[in-house]
Amino acid sequence: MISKVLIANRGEIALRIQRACREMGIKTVAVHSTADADAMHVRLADEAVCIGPPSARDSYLNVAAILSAAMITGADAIHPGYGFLSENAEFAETVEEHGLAFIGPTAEHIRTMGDKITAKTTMRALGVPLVPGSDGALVDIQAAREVAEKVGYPVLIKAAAGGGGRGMKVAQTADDIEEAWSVARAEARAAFGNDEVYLEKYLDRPRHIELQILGDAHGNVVHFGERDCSLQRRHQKLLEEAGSPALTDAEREEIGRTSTEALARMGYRNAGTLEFLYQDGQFCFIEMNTRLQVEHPVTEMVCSVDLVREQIRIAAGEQLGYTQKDIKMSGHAIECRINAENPETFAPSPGTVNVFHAPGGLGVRMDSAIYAGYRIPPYYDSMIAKLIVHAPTRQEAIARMQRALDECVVDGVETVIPLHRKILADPTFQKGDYTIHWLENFVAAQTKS
Ligand code: MV4
Repeated sequence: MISKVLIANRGEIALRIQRACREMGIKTVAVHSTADADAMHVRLADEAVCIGPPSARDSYLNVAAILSAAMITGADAIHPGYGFLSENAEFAETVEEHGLAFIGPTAEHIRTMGDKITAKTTMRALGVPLVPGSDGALVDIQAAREVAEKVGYPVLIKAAAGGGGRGMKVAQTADDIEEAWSVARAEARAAFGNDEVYLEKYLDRPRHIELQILGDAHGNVVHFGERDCSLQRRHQKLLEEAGSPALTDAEREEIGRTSTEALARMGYRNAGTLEFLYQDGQFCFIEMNTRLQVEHPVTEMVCSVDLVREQIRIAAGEQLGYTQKDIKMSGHAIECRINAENPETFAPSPGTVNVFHAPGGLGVRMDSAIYAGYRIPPYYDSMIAKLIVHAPTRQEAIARMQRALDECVVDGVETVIPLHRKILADPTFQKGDYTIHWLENFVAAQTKS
């Protein structure tokens, strides 16, 4: 039984988790930095504890302060949200050593998937399709050359400790491999203190498709279909959809079956996402995220599931209570991330929100922690809201998103809403005919004209 949850996060995701707790009759504890004393997640929680100064390192990443807050308030579980400590295996371990439930996977699974080489080796052994590449870490430059010749150029050298695009270098031909090898290793050492690297064939026009998974502590694993997250700029997702405009029901069923069987054999518990590159009808596993993701609402809308409620039930030791055939996907959902940024330069635009009006109506969901008069602090992520729509078809979802963006008012700071309008009006986007490179090119073309 879980009766009080400490939420080790801020902003919209802290509110999202509070909402699930409240509906389940669970008390909530907010933690906050001194910069967030006026934040909505603090106002709406049952209790709140200040855990340190503005810098995330000293507050939202301060394990000792967060555990103390949990002890003082008598919380029996901690939800890490996304970012911050959500994929920190030592944190998950420490939480459990203190007799609290960690609302997430085991520390061991977080650790396994945190190392991208171990993640791939594990998935390969479980029959999940991968990008052709090295079998584990590259021992030396000679090994890099040999694998590159075998899979064919261009190739990518990636950091084992990487993810999210850091420590990644392309070699177009054999002439580039030495440079890619040494630069990738130097970057990996500087950024992660670990210079282990591996090699993959470079896919030139893939989509980023990810599969939402839930597993309980009793060996049951199901999936809730995929999200297409190809619309990213500099590895920051901007707009996500469920399902992917590129997939057929048969493709979804097959990758879903392979993935859930693999995670069941691992004994995976709680929420997780398998990331794939999808090109020419092939899925290639690249990474696994062992947390709830920012874009989880599009899956919730299409599957009519409360993923945070499920995470809490799973952490309490409950059975899923349903199987794959009970999960029905209906209609289409789109999420627009609304960042307080200049829509052309993407420079952060912190400051005071003078006027705020959230859109509403059928099939519209706004997940946000801002309010009129709120001062967006400069210390954290610039995402201030997520606007999510659900409609019977993709075309209707696009029209609904356009309508909802027209209703949305955020005055006082710049936001990326004007860019979202342009994307939604673009014929290529409307056809669903895009890859991971589309947004970068679209943005460049916008600023030129
Ligand atoms: C790749 C790739 C092409 N081929 N791997 C970037 C972040 C990290 N999660 C993996 N990434 C990529 N891996 C192979 N073998 C292209 C990317 C990539 C990318 C992937 C997903 C979404 C956006 C991207 C933007 C640039 C590069």
